[in-house]
Amino acid sequence: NKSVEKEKSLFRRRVRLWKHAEKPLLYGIIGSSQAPDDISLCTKVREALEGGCDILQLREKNISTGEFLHRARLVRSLTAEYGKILIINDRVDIAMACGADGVHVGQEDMPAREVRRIWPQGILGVTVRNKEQAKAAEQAGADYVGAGPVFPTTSKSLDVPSLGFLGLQQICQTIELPVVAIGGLDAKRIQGISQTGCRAVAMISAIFNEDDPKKAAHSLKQNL
Ligand code: 3NM
Repeated sequence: NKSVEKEKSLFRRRVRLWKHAEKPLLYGIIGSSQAPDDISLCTKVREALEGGCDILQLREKNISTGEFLHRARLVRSLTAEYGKILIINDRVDIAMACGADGVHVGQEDMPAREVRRIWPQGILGVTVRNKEQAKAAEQAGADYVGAGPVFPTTSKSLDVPSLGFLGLQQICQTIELPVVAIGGLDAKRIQGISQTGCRAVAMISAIFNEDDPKKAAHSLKQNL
């Protein structure tokens, strides 16, 4: 049956994605702050995908559920066209409704264990700030952790210290799961980042605050 097949292929993709990448993946994050309307959202997402973005996260704060779902569906059709992974921030219901590949939750969102129970076949990412949270996320059934901020960022207000490459590396060494580095990363700062052991780099501004997201994504890929 069709839906069982779809679940199986999503599951395989979840595992395959991380295990077989030779270089860290490029993970772009976009939301209303970078793309307030449908046209800018679709244009910027398409450009980032053209430039080689491997994973796309739609991250929305302070918009209605209906609007979030609408935007999620737009981004779903684009990421599907390019065969790329779509992750929805915070909201497992929207992730499931739009047919995303996964959901990413923070420490204050629905607990990872609950998300895993609700959506067994979805990719589950969890934001962690230290080794303890990383261990807990792994035990709760996460597929990857987002570790940050690696450097100070202006894209999100945070009152936690930056991890630096050393803190990032310690998290990578603590868990088996792939680690996505996030926070203040740009073309310069991702040089040498693969030595920390992280498997992907996530960025907002270095891709989506650039005039040419395609060019930006392309050159970021070169630097990985
Ligand atoms: N989460 P930029 S840092 C969304 O550390 C987000 O949890 C972070 O944006 C965390 O690439 C961050 O522009 C913002 O620094 C990343």
